[in-house]
Amino acid sequence: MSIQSLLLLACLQTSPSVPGGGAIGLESAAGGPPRSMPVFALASVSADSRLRQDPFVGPQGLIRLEDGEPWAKIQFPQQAWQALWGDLDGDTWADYPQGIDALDLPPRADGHSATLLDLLYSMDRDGFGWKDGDILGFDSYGQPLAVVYEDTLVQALGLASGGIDIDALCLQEDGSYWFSLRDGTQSTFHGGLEDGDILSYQPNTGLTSVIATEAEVQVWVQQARGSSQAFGDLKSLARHPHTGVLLFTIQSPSSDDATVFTNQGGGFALNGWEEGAWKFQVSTEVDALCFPQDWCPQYPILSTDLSHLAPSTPFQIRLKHATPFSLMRGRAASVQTIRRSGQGGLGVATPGIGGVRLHWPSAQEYPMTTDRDGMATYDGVTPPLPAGTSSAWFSFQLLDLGGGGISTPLRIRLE
Ligand SMILES: [Ca+2]
Ligand SMILES: [Ca+2]
Ligand SMILES: [Ca+2]
Repeated sequence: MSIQSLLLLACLQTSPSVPGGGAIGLESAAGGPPRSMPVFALASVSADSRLRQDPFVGPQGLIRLEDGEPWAKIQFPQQAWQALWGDLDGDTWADYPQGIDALDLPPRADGHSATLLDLLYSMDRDGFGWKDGDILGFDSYGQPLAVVYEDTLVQALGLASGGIDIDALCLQEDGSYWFSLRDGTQSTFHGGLEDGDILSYQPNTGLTSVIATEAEVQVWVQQARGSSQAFGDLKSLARHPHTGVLLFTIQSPSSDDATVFTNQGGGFALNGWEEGAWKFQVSTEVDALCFPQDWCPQYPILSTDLSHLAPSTPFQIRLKHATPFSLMRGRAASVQTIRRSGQGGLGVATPGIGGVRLHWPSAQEYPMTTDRDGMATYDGVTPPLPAGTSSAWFSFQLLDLGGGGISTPLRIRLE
């Protein structure tokens, strides 16, 4: 495709018509779970890794594996974190967590389907004013928000001093948080706590308890693996979305540190979820895991090489994991609006009120079309800066007109 302008004027036209289709809007993505929802997991890895179709997966990227799919794929890359978080420390670079070591996507209380904006997560180290023992979510701007502070947990656990790093997380139906620590510590209430213990915190009462000790988890792992080798650290906690059974991953041995285990029946590897199922191309440890109860499609992943660009200059956006042979329409905006529900998985939408808004490809261009692998590239020209400004952030996002949902967002700085 030749380089064509993203015409600012085009954005002022409403309801662009699409060849063979109707009016579109990012708000109109098909959502909701299929009738019998397949089981799928979201996970994070502890160090840089590689998948069959994703040559780079960082420790902050969320990957997705669906029951019966041949391999895992990236679902929420570093650039999507950057698009949501924005520039937290004012250095003109959009920020992202160094690593995610605990993860859950619980159902919403209001009955809407959960989206990735409902994620609960913990970082693997302190950063941007947040601690590695905080349980975080997203606020209405997409920025990190503490759901439970590390200091609250330290107090609730009765720790004499020091902090904690949460490295596994699973919100229970009764509102309590099941979690695990990255390092053992001493509790006034519970005595010695191990990094393989499963702990619980009930925010309504402020009480903590030990759900299972490391020794008990060791018995499950021992039966599952047929080996008495110590499993080391408990790295993640989840529940099966259909059966509700407890699921977890472990640190050792490395041949099983991406295997999903259950305590059911005294301890087994979850059928179909052994380490090989992910198809990691290098030795990889899963250190955060959840099995959402609400459907979240594999939506298209947007990426670009440069995060800082001059206005009105050529640039390229790439797309992958979209529906094959599908038409794609996108929007870009200098003001980002977050929509939390009804978006078929990812409730962020870019067209803001005020600022500069535009469609891309523009109304004069044919929509992007994905190839048989669900990939496409778009060569465009960056928009001009809003009047009276010398720099601006621009958010990009697009809609798969073939029903693949809304892409991950992308934020670029123009200056
Ligand atoms: Ca920054
Ligand atoms: Ca953590
Ligand atoms: Ca642990």
